[in-house]
Amino acid sequence: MRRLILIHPPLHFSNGVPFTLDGSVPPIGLLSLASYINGHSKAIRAEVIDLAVSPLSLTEISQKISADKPFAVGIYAMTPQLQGALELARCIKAIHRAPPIFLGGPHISADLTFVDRHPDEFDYAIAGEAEATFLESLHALSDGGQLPRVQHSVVVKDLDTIPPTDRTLVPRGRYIRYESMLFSRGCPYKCYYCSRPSIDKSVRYRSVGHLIAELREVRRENGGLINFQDDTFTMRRKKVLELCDALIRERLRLRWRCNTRIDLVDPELLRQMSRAGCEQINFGIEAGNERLRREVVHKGYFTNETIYEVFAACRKERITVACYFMLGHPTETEAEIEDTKRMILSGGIGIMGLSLPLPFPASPLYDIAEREGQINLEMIDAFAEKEFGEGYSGNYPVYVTPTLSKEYLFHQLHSINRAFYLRPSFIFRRAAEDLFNPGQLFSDTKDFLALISRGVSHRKPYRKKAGGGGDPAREPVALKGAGETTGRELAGG
Ligand code: B12
Ligand code: SF4
Repeated sequence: MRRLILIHPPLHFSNGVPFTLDGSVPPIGLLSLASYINGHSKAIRAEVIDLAVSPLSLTEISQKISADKPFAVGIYAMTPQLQGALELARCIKAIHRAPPIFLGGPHISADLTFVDRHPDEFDYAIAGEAEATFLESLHALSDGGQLPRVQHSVVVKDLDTIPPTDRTLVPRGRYIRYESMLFSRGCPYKCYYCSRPSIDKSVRYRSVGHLIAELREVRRENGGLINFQDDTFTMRRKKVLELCDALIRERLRLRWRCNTRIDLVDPELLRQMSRAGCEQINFGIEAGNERLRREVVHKGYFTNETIYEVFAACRKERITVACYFMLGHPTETEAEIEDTKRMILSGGIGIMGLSLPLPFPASPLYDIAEREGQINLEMIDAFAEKEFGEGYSGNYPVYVTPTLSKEYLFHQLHSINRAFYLRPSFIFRRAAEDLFNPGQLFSDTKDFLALISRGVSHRKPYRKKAGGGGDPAREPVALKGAGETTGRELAGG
């Protein structure tokens, strides 16, 4: 059996020690690759190291790879993890007879030349959902064959061919209690800030039976708290109703959350979802102004009235509404920022994430920012090399629309965060929830103090960097919903 080691890097290493934010969720992409490889290959055995929860230092990683002698290593990276991925690859490449390194995940899928720009660190890259293509490549490599440096994966059409995620490959107890799960893959939309469709646009769902088998297994482990990570969970209404019927019929009694869009829910669907255990829906709304949503964000063509109707319908079904917004879209005006502020403070939202737009490669926002001279590939590489400072928060370039100043946007971001999270009704509700959870109470108290003093959560460190100020506003505030998860990344839809 040949060994393959798949590694989830931290955001960066600080003096050789991994740095990550708290509240980790398992790396579902790597687990899916490992489950597929282990389920389909008799020649290769894949294992997963998640440095977010198994914080090996670079020295320890080097010792492990030298001792285990894997025939190949695979590294996952989102754009914010590029610093960590590069340091990790350099550490492995310094080992005598180093194994070949594959890079995969959202960054390389959106920035295909990254490996050519870093030939000393990475041997191969596979863009997109890589289960089948990665396994084929590993078999070819194992047989002494040649591989192209960069490949586009062949998308997995039938998701039921991927075995249920083997969660025993990572230390389950070290993650947040809500277990990540996928019902579907793919997103056909074109929100202007999102690079996700570069992975795959075609929407595919697992069969309900395949999903239920995995849900049962997870329920035994964690009591049935599930976070569906699908980009847009309710894309196919019929499939969701079928799932809800099965969950109700089989009395699985789960408590689950999902991401979707305002225009993809309706009162009847929400009722069934609630009956089936849905307790929170994350909506990416992005702007409280209809012109911006229609002309800039491309987040579907729903009116503010529809948004408020959905808030009311969720409230009726006791589903918490988590919403994500950005300030400073291209062409946005001060009056339009006021519209967003009004919506955030309207009273219908339970959890809120607010950020400034970040230009990730392959998103239309990246093209706008590039045209305006705010980003380019050299800057991505400079970020990856820590030339803007160590860490992601405050160092990855943020987009600032020429219609508004950076100072104004930060001021608004802090003041809206404070106005939302320091409302007495919010504080009382959280305090009541935290009464029986001392850890959460401690964390929330730190959050409230940070909000008062800086206007952002304590989880988003304000880091001064040489030659300029770290920007606390480059990350969304992350007050956690019911003590578990939030973040704009969870607000696909
Ligand atoms: C869960 C999630 C998280 C989790 C954990 C992510 C993880 N490492 O698994 C957390 C909460 C940590 C997170 C954080 C963020 N996230 Co996030 N997240 C997601 C989400 C919703 C689901 C991930 C998932 O499970 N996907 C399903 C699996 C099957 O797909 P996959 O992980 O891409 O893996 C496949 C391929 O990429 C490939 N592959 C993956 N690894 C490897 C390795 C090798 C060697 C090979 C060959 C192939 C390969 O094969 C896999 C199987 O098909 C995605 C959206 C999405 N649908 O993917 C966003 C997403 C990945 N997040 C995104 C973003 C922007 C963020 C944040 C930056 C948000 C922010 N502004 O703060 C932060 C990151 C910084 C931080 N503070 O840590 C973007 C990434 C964009 C980019 N260019 O990097 C995405 C795509 C969302 C989006 N719509 O744009 N996120
Ligand atoms: S933000 Fe969500 S709905 Fe929009 S394109 Fe990205 S994944 Fe799709």
